[in-house]
Amino acid sequence: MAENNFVDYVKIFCRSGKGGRGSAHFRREKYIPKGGPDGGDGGDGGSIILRGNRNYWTLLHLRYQRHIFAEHGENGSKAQRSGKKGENRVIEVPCGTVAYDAHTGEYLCDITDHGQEAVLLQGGRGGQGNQHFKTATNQAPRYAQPGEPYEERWVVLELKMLADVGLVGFPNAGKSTLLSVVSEAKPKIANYPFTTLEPNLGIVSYRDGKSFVMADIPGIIEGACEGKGLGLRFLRHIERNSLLLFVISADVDSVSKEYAILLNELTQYNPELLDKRHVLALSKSDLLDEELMQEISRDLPDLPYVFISSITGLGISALKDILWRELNSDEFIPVAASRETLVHRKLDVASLGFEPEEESPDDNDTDAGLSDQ
Ligand SMILES: Nc1nc2c(ncn2[C@@H]2O[C@H](COP(=O)(O)OP(=O)(O)OP(=O)(O)O)[C@@H](O)[C@H]2O)c(=O)[nH]1
Ligand SMILES: [Mg+2]
Repeated sequence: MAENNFVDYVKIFCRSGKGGRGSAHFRREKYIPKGGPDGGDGGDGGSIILRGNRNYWTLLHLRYQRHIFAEHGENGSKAQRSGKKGENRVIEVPCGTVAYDAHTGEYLCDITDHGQEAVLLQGGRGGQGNQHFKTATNQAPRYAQPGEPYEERWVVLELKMLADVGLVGFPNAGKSTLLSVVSEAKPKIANYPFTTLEPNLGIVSYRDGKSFVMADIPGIIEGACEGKGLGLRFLRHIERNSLLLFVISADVDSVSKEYAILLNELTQYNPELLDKRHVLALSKSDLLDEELMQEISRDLPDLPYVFISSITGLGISALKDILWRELNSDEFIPVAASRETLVHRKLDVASLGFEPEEESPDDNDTDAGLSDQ
């Protein structure tokens, strides 16, 4: 995937369809005097619907589609003919997409599963025709309901990847290299900080056809919460991961200290990240000997850890075992279950740097309904 193809924010204008008018027609036929009211109902307007689709990994397909309109319902007509319903517009999005109001940042809805649908904007209901308003005292109602109006809104769609394991570490720690050896993913790897500029996902195969998804995100440095390095922008992609795998190079001065710095940055972003399960991988262990490993082991934070080398393969299968065990342990809340408890904070729309939009664009869509005569 080319680097600028990773789109995890889009801003779009959506409008549902208005409901068609009910008809106030009277039956007029030769030899049938006072045929009575026969106005049909207006059709419902189409809704704007978000639908999860596992074949999409980014929001790229929506980048140039700024305005999305559903169809209006057609008006009702004579002889009790109802107007046609307006077509819904379905927006296909990757699983892990969250929708917010672009003006207020207010959370609207959340798509986590393939095929899951959420109504973003409801279409207006069609109005009832005059045939419904005939009563004992009013045999000739000249009244029919108008259709309900449409709804419109600027919406921000944000993608938060849904991986099981999220990699957290300083730049150059060997995160992408690890992803490349445990999965088929081919992330860019190089011996300088900030090689990874956008998240990568890989599927890690485990024994007996089992697998889990791992997400590699850009490295984090001290002060990231103040915007240093690439900042904390990409942390939202590990916000919903079930487990965080800290990758810290085994040849640093103090692993505990590095872990503490990373934890501090995560806390600044979202303290809930501390409640997740953490596992520690000490990378580049091929640079150490047995003795040094033992020495380092004496001063490690209290969490499951393993010495690994992506180059020699040391500890890689032990790491997969630990990850699998942690992902399947009893106390563990899987992604699917945790989403009910997931709190969606308000989106800071101003920080996204979108251009100010023109108000309510025209859809050049004239009232497509039939006349009510
Ligand atoms: N000796 C040794 N070198 C490694 C190992 N894993 C990665 N490296 C090297 O470390 C350097 C950085 O690796 P990356 O995988 O790009 O590191 P990263 O954590 O993804 O870095 P950013 O994307 O910048 O955050 C590369 O030169 C790798 O070849 C390892 O197990 N042993
Ligand atoms: Mg990388």
